[in-house]
Amino acid sequence: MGCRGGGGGGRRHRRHRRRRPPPAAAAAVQTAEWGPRLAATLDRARCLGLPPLAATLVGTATHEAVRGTVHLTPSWMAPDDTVAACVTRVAANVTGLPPGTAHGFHIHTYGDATTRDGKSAGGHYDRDPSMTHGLPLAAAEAVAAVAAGHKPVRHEGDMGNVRAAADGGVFFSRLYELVVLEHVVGRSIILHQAPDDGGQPTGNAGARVAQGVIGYKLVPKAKVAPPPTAGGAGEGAKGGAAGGGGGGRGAPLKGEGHSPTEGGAMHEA
Ligand SMILES: [Cu+2]
Repeated sequence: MGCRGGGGGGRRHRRHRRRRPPPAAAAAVQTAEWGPRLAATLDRARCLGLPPLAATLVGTATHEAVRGTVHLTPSWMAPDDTVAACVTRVAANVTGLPPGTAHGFHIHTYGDATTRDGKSAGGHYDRDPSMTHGLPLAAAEAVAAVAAGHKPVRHEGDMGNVRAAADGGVFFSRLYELVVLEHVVGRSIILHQAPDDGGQPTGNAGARVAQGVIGYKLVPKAKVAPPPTAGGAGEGAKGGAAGGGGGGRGAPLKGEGHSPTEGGAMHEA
Protein backbone atom coordinates (compact mmCIF):
# COMPACT_ATOMS: atom_id res chain seq x y z
CA MET A 1 0.00 0.00 0.00
CA GLY A 2 2.91 2.33 0.65
CA CYS A 3 3.91 1.90 -2.98
CA ARG A 4 0.85 3.39 -4.53
CA GLY A 5 0.68 6.90 -5.80
CA GLY A 6 3.41 9.16 -7.28
CA GLY A 7 6.63 8.41 -9.18
CA GLY A 8 8.79 8.17 -6.05
CA GLY A 9 6.60 5.43 -4.69
CA GLY A 10 6.92 3.48 -7.96
CA ARG A 11 10.71 3.48 -7.77
CA ARG A 12 10.59 2.23 -4.21
CA HIS A 13 8.31 -0.57 -5.34
CA ARG A 14 10.73 -1.70 -8.03
CA ARG A 15 13.59 -1.75 -5.52
CA HIS A 16 11.59 -4.03 -3.26
CA ARG A 17 10.98 -6.51 -6.06
CA ARG A 18 14.59 -6.58 -7.17
CA ARG A 19 15.88 -7.31 -3.69
CA ARG A 20 13.75 -10.37 -3.11
CA PRO A 21 16.19 -13.33 -2.90
CA PRO A 22 15.47 -16.44 -4.99
CA PRO A 23 14.64 -19.57 -3.01
CA ALA A 24 18.02 -21.26 -2.56
CA ALA A 25 16.76 -24.80 -3.06
CA ALA A 26 14.99 -23.96 -6.31
CA ALA A 27 18.10 -22.23 -7.67
CA ALA A 28 20.25 -25.26 -6.88
CA VAL A 29 17.88 -27.62 -8.65
CA GLN A 30 17.74 -25.32 -11.66
CA THR A 31 21.55 -25.17 -11.85
CA ALA A 32 21.85 -28.95 -11.67
CA GLU A 33 19.32 -29.42 -14.44
CA TRP A 34 20.53 -26.73 -16.79
CA GLY A 35 24.28 -26.98 -16.24
CA PRO A 36 25.03 -29.92 -18.58
CA ARG A 37 22.50 -28.73 -21.13
CA LEU A 38 23.98 -25.26 -21.18
CA ALA A 39 27.49 -26.70 -21.53
CA ALA A 40 26.38 -28.82 -24.49
CA THR A 41 24.71 -25.84 -26.12
CA LEU A 42 27.85 -23.75 -25.72
CA ASP A 43 30.04 -26.57 -27.08
CA ARG A 44 27.82 -26.89 -30.12
CA ALA A 45 27.80 -23.15 -30.71
CA ARG A 46 31.59 -23.00 -30.38
CA CYS A 47 31.94 -25.91 -32.84
CA LEU A 48 29.60 -24.59 -35.50
CA GLY A 49 31.11 -21.12 -35.13
CA LEU A 50 34.58 -22.27 -36.16
CA PRO A 51 35.67 -20.65 -39.40
CA PRO A 52 35.45 -23.05 -42.36
CA LEU A 53 38.54 -23.76 -44.43
CA ALA A 54 39.26 -24.55 -48.05
CA ALA A 55 42.12 -25.61 -50.31
CA THR A 56 42.48 -25.27 -54.05
CA LEU A 57 44.20 -28.33 -55.50
CA VAL A 58 46.64 -27.92 -58.36
CA GLY A 59 48.23 -30.82 -60.22
CA THR A 60 51.91 -31.47 -59.66
CA ALA A 61 54.42 -31.44 -62.51
CA THR A 62 53.54 -34.95 -63.68
CA HIS A 63 49.76 -34.48 -63.36
CA GLU A 64 49.05 -30.97 -64.53
CA ALA A 65 45.50 -31.80 -65.61
CA VAL A 66 44.38 -32.45 -62.04
CA ARG A 67 42.38 -29.65 -60.44
CA GLY A 68 40.14 -29.55 -57.44
CA THR A 69 38.73 -27.89 -54.36
CA VAL A 70 38.47 -29.20 -50.83
CA HIS A 71 36.21 -27.68 -48.19
CA LEU A 72 36.57 -28.35 -44.48
CA THR A 73 33.63 -27.36 -42.32
CA PRO A 74 32.73 -27.89 -38.66
CA SER A 75 30.06 -30.42 -37.91
CA TRP A 76 28.38 -31.34 -34.64
CA MET A 77 27.95 -35.07 -34.29
CA ALA A 78 25.41 -36.22 -31.74
CA PRO A 79 24.38 -39.79 -32.51
CA ASP A 80 22.44 -40.05 -29.26
CA ASP A 81 21.76 -38.15 -26.06
CA THR A 82 24.86 -39.41 -24.29
CA VAL A 83 27.65 -38.39 -26.63
CA ALA A 84 28.36 -35.43 -28.86
CA ALA A 85 31.50 -34.20 -30.53
CA CYS A 86 32.79 -31.53 -32.84
CA VAL A 87 34.05 -33.20 -36.01
CA THR A 88 35.00 -31.97 -39.46
CA ARG A 89 33.32 -32.59 -42.78
CA VAL A 90 35.79 -32.78 -45.63
CA ALA A 91 34.25 -32.41 -49.07
CA ALA A 92 36.34 -32.68 -52.23
CA ASN A 93 35.61 -32.07 -55.86
CA VAL A 94 38.43 -33.09 -58.18
CA THR A 95 38.79 -33.49 -61.94
CA GLY A 96 41.45 -34.82 -64.27
CA LEU A 97 42.24 -38.18 -62.62
CA PRO A 98 42.42 -41.51 -64.46
CA PRO A 99 38.94 -43.08 -64.57
CA GLY A 100 37.98 -45.47 -61.77
CA THR A 101 41.15 -45.08 -59.73
CA ALA A 102 41.61 -44.69 -55.96
CA HIS A 103 44.00 -42.13 -54.54
CA GLY A 104 45.49 -41.59 -51.11
CA PHE A 105 44.12 -38.40 -49.60
CA HIS A 106 45.92 -36.75 -46.69
CA ILE A 107 46.62 -33.59 -44.78
CA HIS A 108 50.35 -32.96 -44.82
CA THR A 109 52.30 -30.90 -42.33
CA TYR A 110 53.38 -27.76 -44.15
CA GLY A 111 51.41 -25.25 -46.15
CA ASP A 112 54.19 -25.06 -48.68
CA ALA A 113 53.37 -25.69 -52.33
CA THR A 114 56.58 -24.24 -53.73
CA THR A 115 57.91 -27.46 -55.24
CA ARG A 116 56.27 -28.97 -58.32
CA ASP A 117 56.37 -32.51 -56.94
CA GLY A 118 54.40 -31.62 -53.80
CA LYS A 119 57.14 -32.70 -51.45
CA SER A 120 57.57 -29.32 -49.78
CA ALA A 121 54.33 -30.13 -47.93
CA GLY A 122 56.29 -32.57 -45.76
CA GLY A 123 54.84 -35.75 -44.26
CA HIS A 124 51.43 -36.65 -42.88
CA TYR A 125 50.19 -34.22 -40.28
CA ASP A 126 49.89 -35.25 -36.68
CA ARG A 127 50.55 -33.35 -33.49
CA ASP A 128 52.40 -36.42 -32.24
CA PRO A 129 55.34 -37.07 -34.57
CA SER A 130 55.67 -40.63 -33.29
CA MET A 131 52.14 -41.61 -34.36
CA THR A 132 51.88 -44.42 -36.91
CA HIS A 133 49.98 -44.33 -40.19
CA GLY A 134 46.49 -45.78 -40.59
CA LEU A 135 43.21 -45.67 -42.44
CA PRO A 136 40.10 -43.91 -41.14
CA LEU A 137 37.71 -45.93 -39.03
CA ALA A 138 34.41 -47.19 -40.35
CA ALA A 139 31.39 -45.21 -39.25
CA ALA A 140 30.37 -47.30 -36.24
CA GLU A 141 33.92 -47.55 -34.94
CA ALA A 142 34.46 -43.82 -35.27
CA VAL A 143 31.33 -43.07 -33.28
CA ALA A 144 32.40 -45.57 -30.62
CA ALA A 145 35.85 -43.97 -30.42
CA VAL A 146 34.36 -40.53 -29.93
CA ALA A 147 31.99 -41.90 -27.30
CA ALA A 148 34.86 -43.57 -25.45
CA GLY A 149 36.97 -40.43 -25.71
CA HIS A 150 40.03 -42.18 -27.10
CA LYS A 151 42.11 -41.19 -30.07
CA PRO A 152 42.30 -43.78 -32.85
CA VAL A 153 45.80 -44.83 -33.87
CA ARG A 154 46.52 -43.01 -37.11
CA HIS A 155 47.80 -39.63 -38.17
CA GLU A 156 45.32 -36.83 -37.79
CA GLY A 157 45.85 -36.15 -41.48
CA ASP A 158 45.17 -39.73 -42.60
CA MET A 159 41.93 -39.35 -44.51
CA GLY A 160 42.05 -42.60 -46.48
CA ASN A 161 41.20 -42.57 -50.16
CA VAL A 162 39.05 -40.87 -52.72
CA ARG A 163 37.92 -42.67 -55.86
CA ALA A 164 37.58 -41.18 -59.31
CA ALA A 165 34.46 -42.00 -61.30
CA ALA A 166 34.43 -43.07 -64.94
CA ASP A 167 34.92 -39.47 -66.03
CA GLY A 168 37.98 -39.02 -63.82
CA GLY A 169 36.11 -36.82 -61.39
CA VAL A 170 35.81 -37.12 -57.62
CA PHE A 171 32.82 -35.97 -55.62
CA PHE A 172 33.60 -36.85 -52.02
CA SER A 173 32.27 -36.02 -48.58
CA ARG A 174 33.09 -37.58 -45.26
CA LEU A 175 33.25 -36.75 -41.57
CA TYR A 176 36.56 -37.06 -39.73
CA GLU A 177 36.78 -37.20 -35.97
CA LEU A 178 40.53 -36.44 -35.95
CA VAL A 179 40.61 -33.40 -38.21
CA VAL A 180 40.52 -30.28 -36.03
CA LEU A 181 40.05 -27.10 -38.00
CA GLU A 182 42.24 -24.92 -35.78
CA HIS A 183 45.10 -27.41 -36.17
CA VAL A 184 45.04 -27.92 -39.91
CA VAL A 185 44.70 -24.37 -41.19
CA GLY A 186 47.88 -23.41 -42.99
CA ARG A 187 48.79 -27.02 -43.77
CA SER A 188 48.31 -28.88 -47.07
CA ILE A 189 45.98 -31.32 -48.75
CA ILE A 190 47.84 -33.88 -50.85
CA LEU A 191 46.32 -36.28 -53.34
CA HIS A 192 48.48 -39.26 -54.24
CA GLN A 193 48.88 -41.31 -57.39
CA ALA A 194 48.08 -44.68 -55.78
CA PRO A 195 45.64 -45.88 -53.14
CA ASP A 196 46.56 -45.66 -49.47
CA ASP A 197 46.61 -49.29 -48.27
CA GLY A 198 47.17 -48.40 -44.64
CA GLY A 199 50.72 -49.81 -44.66
CA GLN A 200 53.66 -48.22 -42.88
CA PRO A 201 55.01 -45.68 -42.86
CA THR A 202 52.73 -43.71 -45.18
CA GLY A 203 50.32 -46.09 -46.90
CA ASN A 204 52.30 -46.85 -50.09
CA ALA A 205 50.33 -44.19 -51.92
CA GLY A 206 53.18 -43.19 -54.22
CA ALA A 207 53.83 -39.86 -55.87
CA ARG A 208 51.86 -36.71 -55.18
CA VAL A 209 49.52 -35.73 -58.00
CA ALA A 210 47.89 -32.62 -56.55
CA GLN A 211 48.52 -30.22 -53.71
CA GLY A 212 46.80 -27.28 -52.10
CA VAL A 213 47.33 -25.13 -49.02
CA ILE A 214 44.48 -25.04 -46.50
CA GLY A 215 43.33 -21.53 -45.69
CA TYR A 216 40.33 -19.61 -44.39
CA LYS A 217 37.63 -19.14 -46.95
CA LEU A 218 35.28 -16.30 -47.60
CA VAL A 219 32.00 -17.07 -45.89
CA PRO A 220 28.82 -15.52 -47.25
CA LYS A 221 26.70 -13.62 -44.77
CA ALA A 222 24.93 -16.06 -42.49
CA LYS A 223 21.39 -16.93 -43.34
CA VAL A 224 19.49 -17.14 -40.11
CA ALA A 225 17.50 -20.34 -40.21
CA PRO A 226 14.13 -20.37 -38.48
CA PRO A 227 13.98 -22.56 -35.39
CA PRO A 228 12.84 -26.12 -36.10
CA THR A 229 9.14 -26.68 -35.64
CA ALA A 230 8.53 -30.25 -34.63
CA GLY A 231 4.80 -30.27 -35.25
CA GLY A 232 4.92 -28.31 -38.48
CA ALA A 233 5.30 -31.26 -40.89
CA GLY A 234 7.36 -28.99 -43.11
CA GLU A 235 4.53 -26.90 -44.47
CA GLY A 236 3.51 -23.30 -44.09
CA ALA A 237 6.24 -21.11 -42.66
CA LYS A 238 3.83 -19.17 -40.48
CA GLY A 239 0.63 -21.09 -40.20
CA GLY A 240 1.84 -24.30 -38.60
CA ALA A 241 2.12 -23.00 -35.08
CA ALA A 242 -1.48 -21.94 -35.00
CA GLY A 243 -2.76 -25.45 -35.42
CA GLY A 244 -2.76 -28.25 -32.85
CA GLY A 245 -3.61 -27.44 -29.28
CA GLY A 246 -0.94 -27.15 -26.68
CA GLY A 247 2.19 -28.19 -28.54
CA GLY A 248 2.96 -24.94 -30.25
CA ARG A 249 5.40 -23.36 -27.80
CA GLY A 250 6.93 -26.55 -26.54
CA ALA A 251 7.88 -27.99 -29.90
CA PRO A 252 10.80 -25.69 -30.79
CA LEU A 253 12.35 -26.15 -27.35
CA LYS A 254 12.20 -29.89 -27.70
CA GLY A 255 13.68 -29.68 -31.17
CA GLU A 256 16.62 -27.69 -29.88
CA GLY A 257 18.04 -30.79 -28.26
CA HIS A 258 18.00 -32.77 -31.48
CA SER A 259 18.78 -30.25 -34.15
CA PRO A 260 22.58 -30.51 -33.64
CA THR A 261 22.57 -34.05 -34.98
CA GLU A 262 24.58 -34.19 -38.14
CA GLY A 263 23.00 -37.32 -39.44
CA GLY A 264 24.68 -39.17 -36.61
CA ALA A 265 26.93 -41.41 -38.60
CA MET A 266 30.35 -40.85 -40.07
CA HIS A 267 29.57 -41.26 -43.72
CA GLU A 268 31.63 -43.48 -45.89
CA ALA A 269 33.04 -42.05 -49.08
CU1 LIG B 1 50.06 -38.14 -48.24
